[in-house]
Amino acid sequence: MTYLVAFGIIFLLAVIVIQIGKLSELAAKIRGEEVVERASNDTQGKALMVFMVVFLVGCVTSAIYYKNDMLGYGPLTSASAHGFELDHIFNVTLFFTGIVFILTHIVLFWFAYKYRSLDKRKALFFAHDSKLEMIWTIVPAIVMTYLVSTGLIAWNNIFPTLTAEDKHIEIEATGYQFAWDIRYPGADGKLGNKDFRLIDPATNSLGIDWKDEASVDDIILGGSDKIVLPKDSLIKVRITAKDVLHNFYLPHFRVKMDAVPGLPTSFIFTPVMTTKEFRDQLSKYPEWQIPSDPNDPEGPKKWETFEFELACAELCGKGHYSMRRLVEIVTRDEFNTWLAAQKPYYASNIRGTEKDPWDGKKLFPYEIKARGFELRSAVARYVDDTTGSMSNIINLDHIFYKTGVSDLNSEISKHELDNLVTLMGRFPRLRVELAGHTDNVGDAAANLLLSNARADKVKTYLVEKGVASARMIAKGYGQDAPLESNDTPAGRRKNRRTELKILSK
Ligand SMILES: [Cu+2]
Repeated sequence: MTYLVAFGIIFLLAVIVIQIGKLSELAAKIRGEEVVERASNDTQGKALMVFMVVFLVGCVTSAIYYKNDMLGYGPLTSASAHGFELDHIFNVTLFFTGIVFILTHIVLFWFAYKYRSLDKRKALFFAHDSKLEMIWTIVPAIVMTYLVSTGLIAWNNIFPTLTAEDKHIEIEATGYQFAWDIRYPGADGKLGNKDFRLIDPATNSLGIDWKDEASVDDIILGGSDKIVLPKDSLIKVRITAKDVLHNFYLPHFRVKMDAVPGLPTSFIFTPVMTTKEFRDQLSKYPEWQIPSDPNDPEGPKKWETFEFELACAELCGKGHYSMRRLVEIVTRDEFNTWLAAQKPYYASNIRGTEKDPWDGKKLFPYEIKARGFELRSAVARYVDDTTGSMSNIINLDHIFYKTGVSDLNSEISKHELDNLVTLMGRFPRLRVELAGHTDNVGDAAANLLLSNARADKVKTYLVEKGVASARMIAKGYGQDAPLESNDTPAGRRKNRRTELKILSK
């Protein structure tokens, strides 16, 4: 409807202009061409002067009026360290271009007025003026040289070459239609390798190489999770894209870099304000004191709901707008707590599946730590339980054997076994059964023997470490007590297990 009205207004204006044109033609015929033309030149010359004043005053007042909405002014000062320098360069450029903008407009309209055709005035014609040529070549050249060189110096400052000594956090942003995958390096501080040949839309959309041990603790944020970063830390963002050109844009941090498929780019910046501090800064301005939701006047104020954001600044397709992500800057301590609470992608999606190159071969430090805690609390819960309703069976997930034989894969099983030794010491009244189970592959009698032998091996290890033999029974159940159906590889994997059955506490 609005479009229709706007179109109607434009159409009517066009009709009016045409009618006025016809009218002046008619008047010219009646009064004589020359007189009318002179009068019209005079009016147009004066009208152009009026236009110039209205236009320039409009430009300046609107710039002043909207100043606080522009990045770099009012409350929207830079939230990153390098941003102040960038804002300064923008202001210097604005100063010079502003002078040129105002002067050229004054001259343009003044000339149109001053030299409007009146009487029989003749135009002055000259073919060449060296002085004039010098002025309008040398002055812009000096200004341009100054602007370009200060810009280059700033650019070099913003993009330092980071060495291994520069403590920084490197994260990775991969743009695609229409979202960002944000990857954090995890506890080791290193992002694992990627290879596009490993891309699998279902389980590995980034093509991360799980054989690279740096990958296994990498964290990939969920699609709507906030990007959390610490204040006062050097952050390097590796920027890349999977399909078309995108652009990694953090307006409040003056960070903007193309995300190009096949060509990694990066940006280095240091946030200097937490989200909370930035909100406090906004709260000092009346325009941020209004309700954030106009329909809810009692609700939170606009400054209270402010969030930093990541936008794609490249028109990359019709879902382009949905690449917006929220960014939260927190203190270093809050960041560490947040990071520690994130689960590595590998741990929740790859571990123990057929894509896992480390299955039964290696345990990673974060798994050992988490598992130790899990095992201790499971036993403690059972021991402290007074209701009697808790199961007395705890699965010993991290005990592994060599394939087909009873020998322990002690290199990776020792963590779980050593935890058991500690537990038996901490709860001296504990009596347990170590129960071996197999899947249904192969002969049932052989499976029974194998499970018995494996349970024995666990017991032997514990006895060697000082646990009294009388407190433990080793027993094999073969394939007779499956947890799940043996029809699938995942089911069979669950059924091959060693259990800790608490007999008395
Ligand atoms: Cu995009």
